[in-house]
Amino acid sequence: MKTVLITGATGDVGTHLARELAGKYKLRLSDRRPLKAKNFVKADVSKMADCLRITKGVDAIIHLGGYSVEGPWDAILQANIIGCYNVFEAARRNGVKRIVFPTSNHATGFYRRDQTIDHRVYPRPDSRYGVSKVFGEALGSLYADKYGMQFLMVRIGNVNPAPLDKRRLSIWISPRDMAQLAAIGIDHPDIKFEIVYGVSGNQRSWYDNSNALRLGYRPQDDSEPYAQDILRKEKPSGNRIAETYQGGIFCTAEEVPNPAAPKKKKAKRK
Ligand code: 15L
Repeated sequence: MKTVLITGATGDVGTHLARELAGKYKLRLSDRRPLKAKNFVKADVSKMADCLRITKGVDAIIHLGGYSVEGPWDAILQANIIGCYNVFEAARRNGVKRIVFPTSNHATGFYRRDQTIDHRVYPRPDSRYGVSKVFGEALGSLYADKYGMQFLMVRIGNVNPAPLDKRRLSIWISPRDMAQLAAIGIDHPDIKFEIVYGVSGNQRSWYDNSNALRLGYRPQDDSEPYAQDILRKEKPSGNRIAETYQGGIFCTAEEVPNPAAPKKKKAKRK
């Protein structure tokens, strides 16, 4: 059984993948936040020493650790630029060849919603966060060409048990479909450097995901059964730019609430 490291294991996507992939691989979970699990190792990806420690002896890495939305440049620089470099470089030094990198729909978020894009389009990031994902894609391309490492770049839409809103009807991916793509990234015998979209088989998809299908991806879910309910409830936001482009609010916001941020305590009433 292959040993697979999941960084960012306490986040939403990490939690779904740790559950879905348990039993298929021997998982090593890591994050800078604590997790009560026997196979957990605490590590901060912005520190090279931590990355060298956690990548030792694994067959593959799913590198989810990082800042997962638009936010302050320094947070993105540390977590997504330096963190990504550290993980890829530590993998190289430790002889780990295979990496699944969850890039994001925000690497191409400034494509219009009336366009269908495939894995060959030039990136059009919608945020500093999106730029950091393009950096990860570029770094993976370099490490594939120069060092013979193997990368599956998954431009993830939104992983959730169900789609959250109108935009996510086009980019939603169910946890089991996400796990299927991650497994292709780990096990496919012939991957050098590939980009796919991390979306379920949504009828409203903005993506031509033929590269994922070519690699054997057979999505089991589609957002359509949720559409009527979501569209009935959702009111137009009035943000013309956000509603024109695929990245939505990331195209205009300077900061999107960070799901990993510590929860603020409610002020006590006097
Ligand atoms: C992402 O890339 C984020 O990591 C996730 O938190 C969602 O905001 C998602 O995009 C989205 O576009 O819904």
